[in-house]
Amino acid sequence: MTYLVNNSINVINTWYYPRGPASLAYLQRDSTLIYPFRVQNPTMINGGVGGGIAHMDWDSNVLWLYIVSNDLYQHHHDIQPLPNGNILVIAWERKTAAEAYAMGRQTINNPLNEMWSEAILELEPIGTDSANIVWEWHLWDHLTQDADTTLTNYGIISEHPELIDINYGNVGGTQGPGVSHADWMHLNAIDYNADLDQIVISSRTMGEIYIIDHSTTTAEAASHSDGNSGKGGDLLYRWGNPQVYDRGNGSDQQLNAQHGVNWIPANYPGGGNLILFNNNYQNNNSAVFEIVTPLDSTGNYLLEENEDYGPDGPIWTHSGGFHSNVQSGAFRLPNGNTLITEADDAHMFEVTSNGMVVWNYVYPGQNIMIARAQRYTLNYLNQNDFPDYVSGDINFDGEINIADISHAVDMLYEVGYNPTPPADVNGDGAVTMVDIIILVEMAFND
Ligand SMILES: [Ca+2]
Ligand SMILES: [Ca+2]
Ligand SMILES: [Ca+2]
Ligand SMILES: [Ca+2]
Repeated sequence: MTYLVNNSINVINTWYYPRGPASLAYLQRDSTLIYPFRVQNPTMINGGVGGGIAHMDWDSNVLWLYIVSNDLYQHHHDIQPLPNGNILVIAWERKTAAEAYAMGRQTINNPLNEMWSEAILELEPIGTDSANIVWEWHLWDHLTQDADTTLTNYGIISEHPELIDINYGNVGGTQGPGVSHADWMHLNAIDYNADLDQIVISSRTMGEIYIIDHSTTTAEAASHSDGNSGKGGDLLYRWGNPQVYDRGNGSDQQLNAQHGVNWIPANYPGGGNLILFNNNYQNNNSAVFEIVTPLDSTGNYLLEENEDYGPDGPIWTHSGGFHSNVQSGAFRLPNGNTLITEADDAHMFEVTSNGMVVWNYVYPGQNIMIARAQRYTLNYLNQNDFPDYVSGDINFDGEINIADISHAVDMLYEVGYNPTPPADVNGDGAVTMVDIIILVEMAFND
């Protein structure tokens, strides 16, 4: 189930799909929903497995459905709808043990005898059940190693912060939420920054987030040059655990099993910064981190010789009283507050920049997980595609009362939300004092 609720937890809309979610669903401005879900028979199983993406209308009718679950790829966790209508998808990418050893991997110890790397696929939806893959990025093209001098990707790890050491960390195991698996990086979140034309992703097992260039062609993304950055598909930035690129030790590790990384929109407080949920922060507490990336005016991320990428720490942290080992996330809101989801307790709460909890909700029931919740402003939906409403019921709660009048007054004085169709009670295309007067009559004659 996917719910759209208001601040009072009145349900505005419900979407149903027969398969459970892989991560959060994304409401579109045309009132449709893009929903990543778990297919029945994934080709590789670990936590967060998905495999399907369904695009549904307001009434849960499936408009488009696409499966990324085959011999080569298995979608998992997050997706990212793009402004042009395409969708970025995180996928595990199958490599055999032989392929991994040929790249310099030294040990693989899982019953599948495989190493599932990671890829990002950009889907252009076609018709009701097809897609063109219009852009691809493969982690496999951006690896280095210092174990086998005879291979072309041999290098000194600390001299290649733009690459991933193929020998860092374990590959798979016999344990897991499903069965034996061959997961390595365990990416779990993806977001897109249209201003920079860059992508940010998060790796649970590395304790790192990465930024890569999206301005490349697929061929350039496989290379180490070209694109806006001039670096092809190499890492432009990484943060959280400099041990992975041999420029730090355990005391420099800042992230542990983090999820939900995303850019704060430019016009919000903290605009351009990254915000994320650091699941295993310290003392069995999770934390939300906001970090300022060391981006210079030419679009490069500053890195001093022999140093790790900054910043030294978050510019803002919220912690205490909540922990989830799985999923979870945080989104900055336009007023500077932050909406946090503690996934394992289906707990959502909003804190001010001073850490005061101003809204708090736990979805009732046992063993219910909510991967992440996101808040949308009341003017988010396009006016022409606005969903069904009762004129005057501005907050969609089925009654017309003082709360609706309050919203309408805010719209009149342009302090809260942009005018919405249910607030234009007399239907003349604007929200004015005339609408408020009619609304007051409706509310008190009810
Ligand atoms: Ca996303
Ligand atoms: Ca918890
Ligand atoms: Ca109402
Ligand atoms: Ca009006």
